[in-house]
Amino acid sequence: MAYFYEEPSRTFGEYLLVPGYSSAENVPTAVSLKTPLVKYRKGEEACPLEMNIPMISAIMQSVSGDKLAIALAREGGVSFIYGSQSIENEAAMVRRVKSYKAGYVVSDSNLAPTATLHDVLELKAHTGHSTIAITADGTPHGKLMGIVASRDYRVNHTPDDASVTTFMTPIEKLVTAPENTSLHDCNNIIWDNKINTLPLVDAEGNLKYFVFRKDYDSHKKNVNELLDANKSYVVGAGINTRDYAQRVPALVEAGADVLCIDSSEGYSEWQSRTIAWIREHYGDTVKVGAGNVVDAEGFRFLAKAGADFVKIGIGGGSICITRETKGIGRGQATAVIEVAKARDEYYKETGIYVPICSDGGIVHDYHITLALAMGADFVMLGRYFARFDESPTNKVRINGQYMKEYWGEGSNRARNWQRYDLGGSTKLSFEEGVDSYVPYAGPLADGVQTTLYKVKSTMCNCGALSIPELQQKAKLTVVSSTSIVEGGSHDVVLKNATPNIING
Ligand code: RVP
Repeated sequence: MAYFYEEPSRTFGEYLLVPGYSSAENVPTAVSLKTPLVKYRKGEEACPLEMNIPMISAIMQSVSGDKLAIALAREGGVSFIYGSQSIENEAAMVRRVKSYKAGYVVSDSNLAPTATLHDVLELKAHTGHSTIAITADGTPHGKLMGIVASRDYRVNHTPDDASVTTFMTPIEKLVTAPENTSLHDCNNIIWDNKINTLPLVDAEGNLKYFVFRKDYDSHKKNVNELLDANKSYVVGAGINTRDYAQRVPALVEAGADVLCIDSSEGYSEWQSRTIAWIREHYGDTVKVGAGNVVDAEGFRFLAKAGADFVKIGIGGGSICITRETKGIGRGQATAVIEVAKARDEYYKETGIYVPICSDGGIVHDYHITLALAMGADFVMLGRYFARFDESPTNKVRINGQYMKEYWGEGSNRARNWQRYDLGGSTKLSFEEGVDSYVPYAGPLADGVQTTLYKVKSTMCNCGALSIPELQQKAKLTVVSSTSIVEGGSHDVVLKNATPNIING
């Protein structure tokens, strides 16, 4: 006979935290959000890879490109570059993140000397950047011929077909520096010469990087940024259970710090085979997360298979319709609670701590605090990050409001059949995700900092200064449907009636 769970499975929205005693030391600025990303053994000095904030970005085309990866690492978290693209393109994205030295920017706006003002304006509208490198072949690392900035032309006076060579600042008039100039020295050159942009060139005059006046200041502000031993940003990458023998080596070679098997259902032989292949070829040097699972059995299976972390969640994602189409899944809160218990038991038995990640279904910022209190070491977010400037999708204006596009990996648009692979056909037979818009929310740094300030203040209310302390001290209660109504503003006529439903 089938097994029936006694309790219904619940979502985050059905729980609240009950405050504990907070002392005068419980202030948000004193809270540490450091958390392990990969497994470690009891007694080991430190986890081999920790994050400064408990957030990773979803392995999705509409979320985790190289720009978002840089912005998130700067805040202390990790992006997993989407795997539903060619191996070459995914590795190139990883390489771009790794070659990005905080403060040194590979130019993303480049034109050849044959370009015109029309091309400049088009490129500027596309990238949003006003500094354009003019290189001999129009590539980011071509021989530098000059720079075009907004002050070099007047839109209504300079003819549209004017050649960039007639109004750019030519190389002989530019202040440049050698490619290995330290950031500190670059900043001095910028100040001494009263310039905004300093191009760094190699011995042959090829453009390597730009250093911008504004970036130097922001670099100094990013106290949480997550860097590897070479001072490059930490980045993850998604893999699948089909082409790992080709994809993994390419991603490792490109410099990925951690991998994750991207699948809607992780309790499968395909995942254990993938991990076994990685262990056979790389031992423990390549870190790989697995998932997704929603119960203790699934967790134990992946932990024993050698996963470095385990992701939890089936059907809870904002763009996910797996529960509707296939009738499988589990309320996210219940799944996290059960898996966290299994993780703790596994740790007691084996001395190996396998971090767990709550993936999908975070709607309000406080859901992150709930997930952590329930035992998650960190959360994975798709919708949340898709809203920011740095996500790879278009910003569009709809009914007077700016939106960003956001689509599921199981949608017809993404066509990521490997994520739903059960070993059969190599196409997406039916959709498990939708294509949608989410309200545009500005720069990632502002959004993440506001969210985490809320998380830290709730932790203070619970008397906790770290995630493990929160997990130990948290008191959680299930709320009735009537008390959910009581939790919002009620029985008043709101002056500003815009509902706050999808922005945290
Ligand atoms: P959310 O943050 O609620 O938008 O959920 C993001 C998660 O949803 C992803 O990390 C992934 O686990 C899941 N996902 C991605 N695509 C799809 C789909 O098309 N069904 N689901």
